[in-house]
Amino acid sequence: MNTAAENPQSPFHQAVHAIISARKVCILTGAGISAESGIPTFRDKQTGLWENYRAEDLANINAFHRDPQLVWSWYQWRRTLVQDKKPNPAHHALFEWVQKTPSTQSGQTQEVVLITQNVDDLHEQAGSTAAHLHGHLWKNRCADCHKPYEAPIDYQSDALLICEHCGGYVRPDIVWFGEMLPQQAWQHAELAASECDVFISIGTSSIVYPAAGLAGLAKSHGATIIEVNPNPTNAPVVDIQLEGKAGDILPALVAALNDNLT
Ligand code: BJW
Ligand code: ZN
Repeated sequence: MNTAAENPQSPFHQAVHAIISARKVCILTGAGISAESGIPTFRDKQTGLWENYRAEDLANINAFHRDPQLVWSWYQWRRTLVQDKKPNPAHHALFEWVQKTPSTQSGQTQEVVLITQNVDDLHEQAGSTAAHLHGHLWKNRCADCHKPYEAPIDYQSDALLICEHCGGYVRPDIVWFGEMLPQQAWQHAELAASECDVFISIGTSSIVYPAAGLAGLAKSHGATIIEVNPNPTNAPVVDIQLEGKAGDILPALVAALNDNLT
């Protein structure tokens, strides 16, 4: 981990310097930030009953039309995996940063916008407000008339649920491949990326669009791009690479920001 904050050449020091000078910061998180909470990343190999399936082959509307029972059972299984998971030091550090109304080195208020691709609610459990680009694991809606399905659900049961309005099957309120992102969340993300001085990409493989294009959008408007990942993506858009786990780097980063501004 590059936490050698005392070395002015280190990526960590460069990141701290960029952030304390930034009026607007845009943070995009992906599955890697929840990995240390025990939630498998999207592109990890699946386990148990599901080891012969690729997540990519289940998270799309064609798979649901072909075999709604299979896709629903997969989500119910994932819900049982995720339901007892708690935020880790990375989620807590982001909340600590945002909630104290940060300021820049020159004393201006710093605006920090948090955007996530994750369908879990660990940012919210940690106290943060995040724009969810890919929906919510805990919400459901009708696959046909799109109305929300709000009755409580037994995650242990694989039985398909039926929409009371139109008789269609109930599906998770998640953005699958080939589907549009929620308009409000996406507009918020595009605006934050295009206005920020620093864009921080945390725990994402940056292969799923349009979210993966936000760093490029920020860069095209002059932002500095920081990546936090134990397996750097080597994307040309990245200016400062913080190689390591989010749960190690973010608490150190937030502590260094506090030290530099107090
Ligand atoms: C750690 C760590 C630790 C580990 N600390 N880090 C070109 C332009 C635009 C669109 C496309 C395009 N080409 C293709 C498309 C279409 C498609 C797409 O992007 N496909 C790509 C695969 C190429 N995009 C779409 O379909 C999107 N919609 C769309 O484009 O609408 C317009 C349209 C409509 C109609 C036709 C065509 C276009 C929708 C995308 C929705 C994505 N949904 C998913 C599924 C959610 C369901 C679910 O969870 O069940 O969202 S896909 C999946 O990937 C999930 C994630 O949010 C998303 C991103 O994954 P993420 O978060 O990056 O996770 P991983 O696992 O990939 O990476 C984890 C990272 O963490 C790794 O780098 C690790 O190293 C790191 N890590 N431990 C920090 N401790
Ligand atoms: Zn319906």
